Amino acid sequence: MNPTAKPLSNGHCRVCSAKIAPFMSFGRMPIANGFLRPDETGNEYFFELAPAFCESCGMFQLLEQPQPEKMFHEQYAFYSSTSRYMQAHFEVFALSVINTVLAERKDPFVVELGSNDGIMLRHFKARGVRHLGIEPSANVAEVARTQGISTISAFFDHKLADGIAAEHGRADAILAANVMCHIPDLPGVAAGVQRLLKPDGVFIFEDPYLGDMIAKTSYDQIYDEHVFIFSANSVRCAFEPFALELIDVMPQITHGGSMRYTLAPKGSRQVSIKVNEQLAKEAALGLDRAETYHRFKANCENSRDALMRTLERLRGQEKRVVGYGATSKSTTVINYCGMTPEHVEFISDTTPIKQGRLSPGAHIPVKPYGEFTKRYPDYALLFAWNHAAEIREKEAGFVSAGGRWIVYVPEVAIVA
Ligand code: JHZ
Ligand code: ZN
Repeated sequence: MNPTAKPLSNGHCRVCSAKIAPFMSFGRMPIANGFLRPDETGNEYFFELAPAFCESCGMFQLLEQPQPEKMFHEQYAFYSSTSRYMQAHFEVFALSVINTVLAERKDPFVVELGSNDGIMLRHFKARGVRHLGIEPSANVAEVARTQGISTISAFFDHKLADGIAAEHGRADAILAANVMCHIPDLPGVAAGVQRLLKPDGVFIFEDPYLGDMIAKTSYDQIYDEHVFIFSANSVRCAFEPFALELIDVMPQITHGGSMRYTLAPKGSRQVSIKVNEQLAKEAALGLDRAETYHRFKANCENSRDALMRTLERLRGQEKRVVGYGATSKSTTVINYCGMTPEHVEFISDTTPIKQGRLSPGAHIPVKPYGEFTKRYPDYALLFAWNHAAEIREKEAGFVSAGGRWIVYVPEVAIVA
């Protein structure tokens, strides 16, 4: 194991400090967004990707996570605005905050944690709402700044929270999308949110949802950046010590099944009936029981074996298979399953920073989208399965030319 990897302090839960142990390992894993130049393959960084479930507070988490600076920096490869559907999603999210939480407030102030290229804040900016994005990855933060979106490049903690409150005042709304599950010091962030939020403010965030991951065996949500996979139960427990109460939950179809959580200073707002309903659903799904995770492990192994059987069969038939979307998620799938460039000729991706590079670990070449359309493969392995609706619509030509999709969530299948 690399000595700079950050181990969990003696196998204790990152939230409640109870003793925990991994229930499985996905093995040696590289940085999920660590796309390499061909001359960089020599000193690639690896860590052990091993999730654990805390029976005490219900938090699903990684035992070991690389240092944040290894993942989020001035070469961060994920730009939120690459999906048209996600652009629309964040516009709706922003408008719902503007029309409910902020309605009739005088000069409200909105803070977004992990604002990436400004995909959500641009809607606040366009309406003249005071806002501040906090984005540690300098390259994506710069994209936002060039659009006039106020953004600072930093990691959020309670010290930064105090500095922001001193300079701008406290926030009416703090927002975060696909970022809370990335931050290992969740109690530190909760403390920062508690200090930065107005007494009548709200904290709204969304992340991939544990219930969906378990139900669909979408184990590819587990990678270095996702140190937590949340449930309503674990979120409620994590924020309770900071007098932040879970007052609402709202399932989202994004990223293969997400949950939006709304929290508010304890006692400041009514708790929606949906919170208790969701907690009951989670209990019925067995999300609070260790045996659920043993079953999940077996499901992951079955999924891996079925996918590799399919790829080996196609390789035997000399079919061309190309990956579609060099997602973070695909790093887990490719390396856990043991795929090589022999199975997947290249991965097509529209993000310029990923093109011409090699996928982390397995070193499958990433090529521009034009390479996919220029000469359709026999099969496209849908790594960006969470964008299936958008992609299948765009790629009707591939299917009419005889191309077929290989999918693996919720089950391995070949589809038209
Ligand atoms: P996509 C990232 O995960 C990383 P990833 C992060 N950790 C996280 O939590 C989630 O997002 C929110 C490409 N593409 O969205 C663009 C096409 O080529 O599934 C992207 O590289 N053609 C912050 O990386 C990738 O696929 C297309 O038509 O798993 C999609 O990545 C479309 C729609 C996308 O997120
Ligand atoms: Zn715990």
